[in-house]
Amino acid sequence: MFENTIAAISTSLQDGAISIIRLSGDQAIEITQKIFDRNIMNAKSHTIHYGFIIDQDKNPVDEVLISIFRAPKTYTREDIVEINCHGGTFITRKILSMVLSAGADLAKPGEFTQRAFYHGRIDLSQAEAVQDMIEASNNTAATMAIHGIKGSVKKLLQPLIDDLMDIIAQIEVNIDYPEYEDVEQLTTNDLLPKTNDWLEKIDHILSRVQTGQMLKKGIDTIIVGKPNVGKSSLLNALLEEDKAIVTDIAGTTRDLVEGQIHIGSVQLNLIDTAGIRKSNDKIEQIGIERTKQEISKADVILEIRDIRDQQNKNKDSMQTALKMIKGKDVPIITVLNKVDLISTPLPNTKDVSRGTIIETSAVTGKGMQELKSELLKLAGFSENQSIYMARERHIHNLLNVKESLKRAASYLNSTSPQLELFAEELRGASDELGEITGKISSDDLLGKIFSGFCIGK
Ligand SMILES: Nc1nc2c(ncn2[C@@H]2O[C@H](COP(=O)(O)OP(=O)(O)OP(=O)(O)O)[C@@H](O)[C@H]2O)c(=O)[nH]1
Ligand SMILES: [Mg+2]
Repeated sequence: MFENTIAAISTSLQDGAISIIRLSGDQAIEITQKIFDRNIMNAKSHTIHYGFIIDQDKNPVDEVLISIFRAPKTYTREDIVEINCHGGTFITRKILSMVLSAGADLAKPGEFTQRAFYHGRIDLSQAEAVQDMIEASNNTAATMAIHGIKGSVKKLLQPLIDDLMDIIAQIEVNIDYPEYEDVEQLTTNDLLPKTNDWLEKIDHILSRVQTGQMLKKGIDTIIVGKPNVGKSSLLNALLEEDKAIVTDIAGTTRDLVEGQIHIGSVQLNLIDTAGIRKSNDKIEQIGIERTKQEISKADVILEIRDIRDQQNKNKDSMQTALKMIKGKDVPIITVLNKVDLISTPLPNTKDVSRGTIIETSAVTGKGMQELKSELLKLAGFSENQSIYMARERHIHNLLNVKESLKRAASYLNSTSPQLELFAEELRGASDELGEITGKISSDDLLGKIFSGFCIGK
């Protein structure tokens, strides 16, 4: 399908022990032969060859190992050669330029994976999972990526696509050949429960996918509250590091202070903020403004209070902070901090907030474990639930599927059901699902997806 042979440095361009220059295409072995001192023209597939890269005057350039993979059992389904050379950036670039002079074209970002896709070795969701693996910054992201590479998205969607296709075909036969008696005549009574069932499935997939997306980037957890309640102290306690400045002066934190922790396989991106209060201090005002912006982006809010204010029923003191998070559609954990400073426990804390309440001490560490497990729970994560690789693109497609199915259902609900329009909506839904795996993708979309890759992949 592709006439040229492509080449690129597949390892990262930093000094290291080894670099790999990869070639893919019909000419891969022939081109390599021009700069290698041993004969590899008849080399068997999946073999490794020791020798020297040599320049035009036959002078040695580097001592290398060359791996030969012959089509079709390769990443791209084309012939692939990998040159393992010494890892200096100079020598790696030099060998690449020799390969290019010998007839290869420099690969565009993602072009190897793009060829794998075009040759049917992987579907689009698998190609994206390859990129997800490269970018994975935590265990959960890597686990989702490997599921994706193995084709979990396709496995999840294919039965639904098949089901939709069956029904579309059956309706078409019903409409075009009403005289066919051995094909069952579908009625609203058959189709409405089916459509609702599909809608439920899509909702289920969407929620898994959205959780997956959040876990991939880490859960953005913002720490807010009025000054001096111990926000920065809690950040430091969670990070187990003195990252943010802590003093007994109200208004210590002005800027956002960020840090990451991993609980199990989940990454939390913690953001400590300026204490919220009415202030005339210009710097503090800017800090509070930043807090506001961060609140709008957070996945979880930790609202910190001084437990003594709670005890004294000092509600006014937290009004400003509460106003800012009011009506936010994300989970909120209320943290009553400085529990070490009170001698009698609070009788009933249930009425203080709409969400979960946890008592902590950033000084003694009390309640920190409980806080961590609560954070995981609120993020909708449970270790034994399978989660799926997620992308904005997939979510967009799934939301469109949902809209199509809803419209489809409305054609059944009318007094005279319109089966032709119903089938048309199903077709739309199945096309959208097909876009996720790349069955029916425009070249524009493909170009955009693969250009996001790094060169050499
Ligand atoms: N006894 C006790 N003191 C605490 C606790 N948490 C924080 N403190 C103290 O409370 C004071 C304020 O703590 P910070 O962590 O700076 O409070 P903050 O909410 O970040 O304050 P701002 O940055 O000003 O908004 C410091 O003197 C801390 O040592 C706690 O759990 N117990
Ligand atoms: Mg602070």
